[in-house]
Amino acid sequence: MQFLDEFKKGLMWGMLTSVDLFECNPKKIRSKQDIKEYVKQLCKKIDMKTFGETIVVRFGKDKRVQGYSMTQLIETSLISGHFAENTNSAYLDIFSCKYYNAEEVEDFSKKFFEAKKSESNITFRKMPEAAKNKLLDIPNSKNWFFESIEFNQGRALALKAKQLYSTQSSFQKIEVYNTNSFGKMLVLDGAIQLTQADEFAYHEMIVHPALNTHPKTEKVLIIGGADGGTARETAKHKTIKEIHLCDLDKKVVLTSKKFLPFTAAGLKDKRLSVFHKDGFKFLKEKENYYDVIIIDSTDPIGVGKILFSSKFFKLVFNSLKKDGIMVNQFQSMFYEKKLIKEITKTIKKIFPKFWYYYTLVPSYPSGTIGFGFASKKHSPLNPKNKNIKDLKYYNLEIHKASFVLPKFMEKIV
Ligand code: SPD
Repeated sequence: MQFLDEFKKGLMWGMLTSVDLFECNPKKIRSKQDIKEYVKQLCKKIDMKTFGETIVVRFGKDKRVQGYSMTQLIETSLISGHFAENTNSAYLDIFSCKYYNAEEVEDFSKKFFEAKKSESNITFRKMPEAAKNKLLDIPNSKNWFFESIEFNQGRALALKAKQLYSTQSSFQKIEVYNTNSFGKMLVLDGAIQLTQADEFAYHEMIVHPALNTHPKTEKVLIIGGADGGTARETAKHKTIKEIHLCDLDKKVVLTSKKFLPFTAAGLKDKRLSVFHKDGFKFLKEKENYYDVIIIDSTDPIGVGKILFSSKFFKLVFNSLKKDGIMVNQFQSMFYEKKLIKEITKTIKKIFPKFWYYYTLVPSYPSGTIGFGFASKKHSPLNPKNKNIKDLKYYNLEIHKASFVLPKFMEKIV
């Protein structure tokens, strides 16, 4: 779960779990006594110390909201609840700067109020970046950028950089920097996504090996890739009739259009349609549709994690035609051996053919990044020369060479 590790390490201020309960036992939500008992038992279960009395009051002239409301201060923050008699629902919030098991809260609350259905959402409350960096021991040099995820692992690339923009979308933190040596840089949740100086090495290599392998690509889906770089390279193939791009986060598209015109140019192609939808739902509606699917994702933490799951790869498989190809961003072979091994196993259970290949991207802290090449039929080892123009990194020799792996990787994949 996004940020859970950081929270457990003390790098988040707190967590708020909002639990919605539907079709509760009408008697229970109408009983002051039961509501008080709920608070008592819940605090015991999740090890929270109450501070003062449980306040339960009944108000609300409007029928829609009529019922009891409850608040209970706890030493580490607050529990509150609203009990809507009109619909027999309950809305509970558990905010604490001490860790607790949110699933346990939902299960317990559901059982206690005998609800037929429940839903819950967790929001992690953040610390100011400076305080977090202090805890992580990230050097506090004002005009230097250190990738916080990498720093966590005890390594980082330092770039002299000035922040141009920072915002929090519903999914992630989006930042744009102007670096001294790599030009403009896009950072998502603390991880470098691209820089102006070397993004071509990533984007050309996530696209052209698959498109120069598939004999006749007409329909391509890009999952992620909201900055437009992958779409820009895909659009260089004139045989392609339809390019779909599905990325949850509209704010990344808007940010890229404003600050990163060199990649966002790819979002202007007439054959391209952009969808801001959940990739899972999107794929379910597109069975047996695409020739090539490219997963241009962030790292397998936070919003990107699900894009490395077996369930997701199965959907991708089903959305590809019978000779389809999937390419996915697949981490650094020097830093992520264990993860690459596990996920390769997963992909190989779904696709009949699999290769790992890589490119060089100096602004990624490892200097290299790999890709998975999963195919239903075609092998990438004999690429076709499709005469693609305006390339800075890719050529047929690089294509072939990128599939030749160091000895330690041969064992892993
Ligand atoms: N460790 C960072 C990996 C970033 C991969 N995504 C790049 C997106 C560029 N379109």
